[in-house]
Amino acid sequence: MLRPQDTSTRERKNLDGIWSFRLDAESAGRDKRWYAGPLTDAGDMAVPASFNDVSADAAVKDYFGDIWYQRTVRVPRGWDGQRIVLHFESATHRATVWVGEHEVMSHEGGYTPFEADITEFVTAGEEVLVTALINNTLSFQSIPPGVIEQRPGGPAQVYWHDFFNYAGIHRSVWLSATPQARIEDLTVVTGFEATTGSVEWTVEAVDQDGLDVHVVLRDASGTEVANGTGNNGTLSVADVTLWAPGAAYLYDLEVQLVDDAGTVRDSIHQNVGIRTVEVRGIEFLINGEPFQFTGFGMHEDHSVIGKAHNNAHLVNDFALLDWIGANSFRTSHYPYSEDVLDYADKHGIVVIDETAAVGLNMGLGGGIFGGQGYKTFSPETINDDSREVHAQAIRELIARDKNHPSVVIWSIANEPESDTEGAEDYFRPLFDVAREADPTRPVGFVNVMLAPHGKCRVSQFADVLMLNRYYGWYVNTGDLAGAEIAWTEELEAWAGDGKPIIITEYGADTLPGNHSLTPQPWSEEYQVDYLDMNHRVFDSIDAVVGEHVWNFADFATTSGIMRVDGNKKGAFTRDRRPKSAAFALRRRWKKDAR
Ligand code: GCB
Repeated sequence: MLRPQDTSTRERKNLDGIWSFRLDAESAGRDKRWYAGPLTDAGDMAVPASFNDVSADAAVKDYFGDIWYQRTVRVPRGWDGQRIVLHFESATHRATVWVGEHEVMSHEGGYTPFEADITEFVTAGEEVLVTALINNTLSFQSIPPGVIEQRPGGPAQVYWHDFFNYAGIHRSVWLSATPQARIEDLTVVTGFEATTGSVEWTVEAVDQDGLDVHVVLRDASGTEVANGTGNNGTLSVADVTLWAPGAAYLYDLEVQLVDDAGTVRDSIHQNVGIRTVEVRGIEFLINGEPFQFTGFGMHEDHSVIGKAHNNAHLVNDFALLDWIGANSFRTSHYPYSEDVLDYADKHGIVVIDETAAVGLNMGLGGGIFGGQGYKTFSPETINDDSREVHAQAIRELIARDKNHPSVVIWSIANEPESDTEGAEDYFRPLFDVAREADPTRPVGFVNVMLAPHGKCRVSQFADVLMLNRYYGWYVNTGDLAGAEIAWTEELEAWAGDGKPIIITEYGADTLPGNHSLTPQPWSEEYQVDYLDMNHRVFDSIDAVVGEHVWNFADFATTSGIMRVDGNKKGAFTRDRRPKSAAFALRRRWKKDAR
């Protein structure tokens, strides 16, 4: 699936704005055919936005179940004869969509796109009703998982990940027009030898009869540097300028479907960064050079809009990454908006791209260790059906993001149970799914403290070891000397595996403005000391090739005795003001900065 684009043969119309909105706790709307006419008793909702914090209503904030969104759209009058597509960049966590009275698509998973050809249901120049039934409940067969528990006070949605279950239409919705004979997908793999780059392309086309594929590669100034024909092949790029961390360079690849008369019948564009990624022994190489990750695990999380994509916040967050000297981040704990990855491509920021498989671990929940009352992997809980949903989430992530030069690792899960036979059986085939979908990038998962070296049965499948550890916070709390000894010992054991290690999480909750002369957890000083201790440990071990602090900024979680107005491990507050730790990280990561 290609994201809608404006090209010489394609057009798109953005459907963001204010939609009609109605909760449907009884799940009555489908039978009552609410899609067949204007939604009655409806309120307003912004798209894109999480619905939870937009209204001033507790019943909306914590609502789970069916949710209806609706708007009318006029199909552009010039689109007659075109193939018309309705495209959602995401809908959390699942959706069914109608155009007029016609059900056109359903999609499972809250963070990847889906679309339908709606040509037969619309007329150019006329209005049509678009209705989306979103559902945000989590079950053992959803990614991420959850369960609805029957409690004395009524049913409750329980889940085991430490961020608020924001839902709704988080990203743009598009109507787009393409030719009938069209390019359907494009895969690009890049490489280089000395000063010559290579761009291998594979095109999937529909109704291609009698049409040839032409590809043209242009440099950043728009000058053509290579061209080719055929559904696949390899372009050679003389005097290549590589895409590199901190030094992004993008070529434009235009792919055309051309008829005998030389008329371009379809055209798409793809940014191409020419670079290589490789794991060699304990090194992580980008363009053959050892790369050290500095940066954060992040969240798509802001006040009012929740998990919605917003360009002002995007530009601001990247400005802060630049200010602090971060060269990379992880899309913890779900695929981010495609705009984020495009921006990372353009700005030379390296990305570890993660699926929404978080909370597959009944040994912990919401930052709290301890049994959650379920067995993680069993026929009644996370089972074969769950694994198929998980596999599909991996395939959709890779299908969406495979052409981004910024993406260098696929992370297929965060902190799952990984020390049991059930875990080994569950994950083995999922690594195969990822490698089959993309043989070019390293694959890993993020290991939790409950499955230390020697106990973890899943890390054997990973190309890179990604570890989340909280020595000095959840364990050895307030005891940084003890933490340093224990942490060094564990990390040395992992280093013995001979793979590169990225510390994908380490962090301490910190209340901004809380100062202390003595090392008190929750103070700004303790956060700085805690990070310093971690950095001494990392610097003593060669296999450590990266450090991602948890978290870039404070973020919303469910309420609970472990969380005061959310998770406070940010280097920045939720509204992006720096804590003392931000300056300390800047001194380490941006050594030339003052
Ligand atoms: C973790 C999780 C992350 C939590 C964090 C914490 O290990 O991966 O989602 O927010 O710990 O702060 O407890």
